[in-house]
Amino acid sequence: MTQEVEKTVVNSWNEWDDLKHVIVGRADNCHIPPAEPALDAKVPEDSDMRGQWGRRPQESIDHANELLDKFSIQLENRGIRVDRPTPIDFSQPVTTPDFYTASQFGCMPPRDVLLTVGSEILEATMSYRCRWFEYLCYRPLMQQYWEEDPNFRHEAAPKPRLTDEDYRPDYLSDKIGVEKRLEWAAKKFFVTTETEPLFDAADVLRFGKDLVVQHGFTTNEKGIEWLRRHFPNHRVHSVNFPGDPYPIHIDATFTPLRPGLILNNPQRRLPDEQRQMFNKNDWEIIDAAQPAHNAPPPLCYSSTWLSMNVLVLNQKTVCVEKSEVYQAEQMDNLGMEVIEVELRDAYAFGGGLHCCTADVYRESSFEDYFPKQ
Ligand code: DAV
Repeated sequence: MTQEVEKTVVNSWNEWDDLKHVIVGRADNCHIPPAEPALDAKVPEDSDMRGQWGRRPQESIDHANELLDKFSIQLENRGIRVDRPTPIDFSQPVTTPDFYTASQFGCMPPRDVLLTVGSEILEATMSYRCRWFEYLCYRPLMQQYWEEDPNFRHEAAPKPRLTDEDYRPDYLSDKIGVEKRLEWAAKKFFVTTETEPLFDAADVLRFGKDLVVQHGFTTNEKGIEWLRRHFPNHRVHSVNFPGDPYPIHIDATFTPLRPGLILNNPQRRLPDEQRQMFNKNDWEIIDAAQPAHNAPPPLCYSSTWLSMNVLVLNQKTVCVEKSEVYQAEQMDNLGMEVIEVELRDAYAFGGGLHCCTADVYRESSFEDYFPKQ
């Protein structure tokens, strides 16, 4: 008997309600992109990636794909529909009238590109040149959803020019030092300028009526203002985390688990003056557990804090990377059922369990979790 495949409905308003349909990325053909201003600012100064670029070794690609496939099966076994992107040829350069870069990146982290808000999926502007065309990997799915769901709104933010004007030359050095970077981060002196709206989808967290957006390397103030005008029924809040010398993406820093509870990276605490909305509405912000590792895996952009880059399946169930024993223990103490997922060897391809997924459907609605503003 063939199982009847349910038609798509796009609907997801938050990070914690029952997940029923999700996109999981692929590692195929992933490249380490050549130097470019915004990317350089994120590669840690002591990283093994500095000065390297090109296609990642096939063996590591195959292994990462195995892990992503297994994760997909784990989700499917829990009744969650999983769709996968169609990788393009990332060895191709990106050429526009405004810039050239010699290769692209990959499509392991759909979270960076696709922002699902209710019945809408919005393609982010992105802020790296090598990621300018990444949305193409998701177009076959977007087209399918559009055919199947008459209420689906497929939107794309204006493609940015990404000329040199978008980036501060101050960051074009690998000898800035962490102290200086922290000073700059505290002053919100980030690598991206305010020339045009820029945002990555992974800088946005969805709390029903409220969208919380990180201002950092990948999202600028104009990007946040663009989101504010684009979602007029939402309240859009700008946050920043001064303890992070390489601030990109909010999902290894601030992780809501259920209404009323958020994990915060203890090295990147939300400043007091930005806590009011949470305090007033009795939300608790607690320190996340320490990562289990003291260094990221080889050729990885992300920090060890991918430990808190978890995927919440519902208010009682969470996927945690298998080696992240302290994070798993904390989840357990918080009353969550933990599903262990092996993914560490795929981190280098673009992140953790939250990064490598993008919501299509959660059993959720447009709720006001912060009536006291
Ligand atoms: O801590 O390196 C990684 C976020 C990836 N989406 C970090 C941030």
